[in-house]
Amino acid sequence: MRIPIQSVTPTSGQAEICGWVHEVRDLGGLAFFLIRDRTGIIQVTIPKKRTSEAVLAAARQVSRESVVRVTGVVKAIDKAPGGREIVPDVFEIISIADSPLPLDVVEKVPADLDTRLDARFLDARRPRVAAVFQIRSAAMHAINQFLHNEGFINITTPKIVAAATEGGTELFPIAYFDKEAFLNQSPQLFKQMMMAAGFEKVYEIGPIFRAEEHNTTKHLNEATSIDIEMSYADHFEVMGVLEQLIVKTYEYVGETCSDQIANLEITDFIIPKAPFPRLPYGEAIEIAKKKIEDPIQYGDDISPAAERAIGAEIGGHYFIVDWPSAIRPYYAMPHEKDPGICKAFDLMHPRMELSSGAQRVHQHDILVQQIKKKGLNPESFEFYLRPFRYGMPPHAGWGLGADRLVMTMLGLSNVREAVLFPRDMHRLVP
Ligand code: AMO
Repeated sequence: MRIPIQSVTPTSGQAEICGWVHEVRDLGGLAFFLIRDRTGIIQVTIPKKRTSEAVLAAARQVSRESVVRVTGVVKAIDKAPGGREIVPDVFEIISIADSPLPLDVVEKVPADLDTRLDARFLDARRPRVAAVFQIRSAAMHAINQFLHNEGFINITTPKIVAAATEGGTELFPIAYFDKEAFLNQSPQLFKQMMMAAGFEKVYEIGPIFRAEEHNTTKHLNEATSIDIEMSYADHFEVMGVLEQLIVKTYEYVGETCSDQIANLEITDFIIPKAPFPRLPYGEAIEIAKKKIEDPIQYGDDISPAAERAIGAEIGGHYFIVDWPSAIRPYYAMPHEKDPGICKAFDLMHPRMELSSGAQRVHQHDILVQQIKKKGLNPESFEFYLRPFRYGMPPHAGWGLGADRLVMTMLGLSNVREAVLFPRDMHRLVP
């Protein structure tokens, strides 16, 4: 029976392992193979004079990154990885790899990101790359567990929709029989409708599609969003949920992924401390004004340069609150005392925005007014507006970019590093 390579010890006796041929060294009388599976690496040593012809023939024929099955006696040896080696009775080639390889898995030959993504199946054999996705998996587990424990119901909403959520632009049209349809930008309208359905606390982790012609290190055309919506909550309450979720996710990754963190050579994996500072938008603009050359004023979007300048000043995760209503979506609730600002927020990492959210407008007529004010047609939102006429609790929520969360957590330079098969303006395959 095959055992994971990590579990093979000098006292294992006889062992069977399967994996890829990581490296081959032939020293004349002795041949060394390093065999790798997802758990680790082991040396297989073939003393040519004392080995069967079948094993020798397979060893001569095998190429790097072929899949092999090896059975033999485990021996203690100081110089080999993990202090043990296998001397094989059986060395079977299960699947031979063509040469040359499109990508050097042992990373002796560097490759640019495009080459890596073109051969992602090989790239992900690299322990450092696999570590990113193992951590991503752990982070998503922590998030699911946290939200489940907090009483949120996991929902799945359609990705094929008839209307925009965030305001009409940036949609991918699709062919849907004889109707006009799009890929959804956000579960926003559906998660709000579930507040009218009485679920009180819902969450969804799923794809969002943005037809933005951005070509940056933090934008994708298909991203993964972690969305929540919560009844009888205001923006402050859901900000509390968000910062707790961030802290718990870092904690879980820190506790369960120390090998992967070491593999990525992260020496300062710092768990953020809640509560995060709440910085009013107006103050954020003042900080940016002092630090960046491009002109910026109250009412502007926060540019990437401004984001970085403010992030450097604050130095950790923080919220920007009290946004001008004019630059937030129609569903953000205006402040009672000053409707020029609204109960929207962004969660920021010093490098970039991670999440947006708000207390929502739950009053039908105000919502219709706000939709009109944004130049949108309430008729195309009829399915969404209808629930607001039959008893809609007050509610709030947010959407958190999973890809950016992983990117910033691991200090990756490009969001594509945190996504297995990223979709951007130039990449549709694989
Ligand atoms: P927003 O559009 O700000 O808000 O998106 C929420 C978060 O999703 C991530 N994100 C992206 N990540 C990579 N590439 C993209 N093109 C991209 N677009 C968005 C970001 C962002 O902060 N409906 C609201 C959320 C809400 O109010 O509940 C929304 O979609 O990390």
